Amino acid sequence: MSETSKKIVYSVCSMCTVRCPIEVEVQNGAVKHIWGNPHVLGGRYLCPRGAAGKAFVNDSERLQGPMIRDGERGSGKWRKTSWDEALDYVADKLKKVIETYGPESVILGDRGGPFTDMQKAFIKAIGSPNYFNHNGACSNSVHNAHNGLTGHRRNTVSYDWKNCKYAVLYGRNILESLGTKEAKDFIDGLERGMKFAFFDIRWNYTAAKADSFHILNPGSDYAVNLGIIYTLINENLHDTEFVNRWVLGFDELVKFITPYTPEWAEKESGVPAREIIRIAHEMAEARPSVILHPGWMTAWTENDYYFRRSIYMIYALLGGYEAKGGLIFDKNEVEAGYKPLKKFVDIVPKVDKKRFDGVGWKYKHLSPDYGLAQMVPYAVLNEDPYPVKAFINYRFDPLSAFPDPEAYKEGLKKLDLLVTIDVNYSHTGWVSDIILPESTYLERTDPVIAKSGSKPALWIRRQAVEPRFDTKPKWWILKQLADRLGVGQYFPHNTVEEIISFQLQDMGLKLEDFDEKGIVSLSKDEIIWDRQDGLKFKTPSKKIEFLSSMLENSGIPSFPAYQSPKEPPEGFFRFTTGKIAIHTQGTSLNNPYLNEIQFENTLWINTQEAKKLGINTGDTIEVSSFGVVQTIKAYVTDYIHPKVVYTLHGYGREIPLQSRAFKKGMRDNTLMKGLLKVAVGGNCPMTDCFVKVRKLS
Ligand SMILES: Nc1nc2c(c(=O)[nH]1)N[C@H]1C(S)=C(S)[C@@H](COP(=O)(O)OP(=O)(O)OC[C@H]3O[C@@H](n4cnc5c(=O)[nH]c(N)nc54)[C@H](O)[C@@H]3O)O[C@H]1N2
Ligand SMILES: Nc1nc2c(c(=O)[nH]1)N[C@H]1C(S)=C(S)[C@@H](COP(=O)(O)OP(=O)(O)OC[C@H]3O[C@@H](n4cnc5c(=O)[nH]c(N)nc54)[C@H](O)[C@@H]3O)O[C@H]1N2
Ligand code: SF4
Ligand SMILES: [Mo]
Repeated sequence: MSETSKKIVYSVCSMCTVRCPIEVEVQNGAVKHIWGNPHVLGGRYLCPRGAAGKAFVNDSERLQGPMIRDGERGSGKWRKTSWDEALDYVADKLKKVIETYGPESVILGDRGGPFTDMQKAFIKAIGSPNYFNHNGACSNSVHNAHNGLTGHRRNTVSYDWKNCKYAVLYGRNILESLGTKEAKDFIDGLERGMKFAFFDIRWNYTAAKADSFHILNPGSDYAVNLGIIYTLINENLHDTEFVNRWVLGFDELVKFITPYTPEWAEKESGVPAREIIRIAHEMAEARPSVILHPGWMTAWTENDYYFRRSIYMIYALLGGYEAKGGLIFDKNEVEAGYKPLKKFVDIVPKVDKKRFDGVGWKYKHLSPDYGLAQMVPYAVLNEDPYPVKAFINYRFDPLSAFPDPEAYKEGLKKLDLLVTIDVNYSHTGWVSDIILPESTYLERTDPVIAKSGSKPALWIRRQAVEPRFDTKPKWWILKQLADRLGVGQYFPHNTVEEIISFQLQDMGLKLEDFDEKGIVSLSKDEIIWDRQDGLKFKTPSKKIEFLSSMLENSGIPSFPAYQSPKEPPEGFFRFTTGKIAIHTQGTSLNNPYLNEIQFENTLWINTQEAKKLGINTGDTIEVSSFGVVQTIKAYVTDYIHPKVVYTLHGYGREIPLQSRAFKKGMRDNTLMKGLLKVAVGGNCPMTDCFVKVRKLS
């Protein structure tokens, strides 16, 4: 084999949405190996899913060309078609919907993240305000909580793990539900001597690394935080200078916190008062170099929002904003002295229309950047606030992600058009009218993204190999549709290289600048704002608003009295779910490598409770809720709270063409009847689900 057939391509992983920078070794036109990009990560680290990208691109059980449904929706009968026919089909249906009901009847759902400019521009170009992403099933409550307090979303601040002295994680399973760099920084921190307290409802690998680990009553993290706040304030341990300068509503907090002593918190959470006091003392000692991780998949209960708010209030009390070892604001290309990266969304005219999901009018405190994907079925079925008739579903699988997929599907069935653009089969794709297959991340180049941070940079995902099948990149698919819909003027470029030149045109940079390291750094040094005068909170008062104008304007109190989480009825358990290190949600379950390592979920149940029900590890058991019945194998353990059961999310896939994952294990979200709701933070209250468990064999 000649050496000349080898090449290295720097790109960005897409096996999950963390998007690690990667180095792809290509030999004879095929992926030989995938590593972490050492120029960015400081080593070739990568998680197992990242390395399994090779198996993904080589898998033949993935989409191979455009498919039009050839039977009832969801019947699994498909007809292969050409790109021309597929795009004409979608454009004709969209035109009819737009003519009959108006452009707002077309909605676009997206997984989200930094590569979203073209999707946002596309839906705006056709005149619809209805862009939304997956966050109603992920971190809406934490984004909106931070937004209400500071005017910034969760992901406009980063954790300074390198300098952190004390970490408190609430169910943030950082070593399994992971991002490669964060997990590495976290472990480095522990090796440096960072102390770490962890709260969860069960043991996991993150717990194994904790200095103190607390299995707390499910959904009671807020009570623990109130006990911590009580201690900080009553013992005067908070950073008075920072609070005086930057906080609005501290006096209201002082008044509110009076009843919530650590002893009260112990009763609610089961965490001993002395432990709560100890953690508060240790935090105060380490301040401001403290990281409290609000969790990432945070959609637990109805009151989740107030818990997430309390985390950011503790940061403020500890003076943890723009502090070494705490939270650092992300800086963009302009703050690094560059002109901004050009965006498509900025050249498309503004759309001034009411959103379908109530954000901005019914839910004034929730962010339109995320929207409410859980409102789709209601809007379709009730035609409220107007008919929703066409759904463009890009890189998103609401029927896997959201509670109660049967209820969601009822809405989808009534659409005039459901089009899914994916790299793989998905549950939502399976009930669509048409599936447009995107080339995988290893087979395409995506437009450049600006990666903000204390050292902002530009990143690019670059094609490593030729597409194996009849698939196309997103930019091409959207341009073709835009041309057919008469809005092609906003997408004039014929190659991705032209798009990238357009994006970079004001910055004095070009595509070749990415060759050496895969990224372009925009700042050699960290950009840090002055903590006395330079912090840029985007609230009306320009401060951290404990008393939130955004909430009060929407008629929502900033300090409602604490409410205990719902208790499971007699004979029921609270149903909880999560992830493991080697799979991404349910989407990697059919990956040939990863499936071989792990293909089935089990139900974790506490030893004492299992004994009462006569259940042993390995028994087949029935799990039921509101008439939905699933079967699964039991895993009996001491290390889970007796009131909950737990399983891995995303299993029990129902797509026959994914033979390795088909019907392996249990499909968790089907049990979550009635939870397609909008809680205060905009999240579905994912763990307010109660199930019965019974031994079958
Ligand atoms: N019960 C329960 N529910 C949950 C969770 C849980 O833990 N338990 N987790 C929640 C969380 S945290 C999240 S983020 C959501 C996840 O929500 P999902 O929407 O399920 O997100 P993903 O699994 O990331 O993938 C969405 C789709 O994107 C496709 N895809 C991947 N890469 C590409 C690409 O390059 N191009 C295109 N066009 N498509 C691509 C995948 O094949 C998949 O079909 O689920 C949430 N739902
Ligand atoms: N390997 C892998 N890594 C991933 C992903 C993946 O799919 N696979 N997905 C990525 C995404 S999109 C996200 S959002 C993040 C999610 O990262 P995390 O926020 O860490 O979320 P989960 O994995 O959903 O873990 C939820 C944890 O919450 C615990 N829990 C449940 N109820 C409670 C409670 O009331 N209190 C406390 N304290 N804990 C509770 C569960 O036991 C579980 O350990 O992971 C990201 N990284
Ligand atoms: S965490 Fe793993 S799967 Fe996710 S982007 Fe990074 S390497 Fe890829
Ligand atoms: Mo997520």
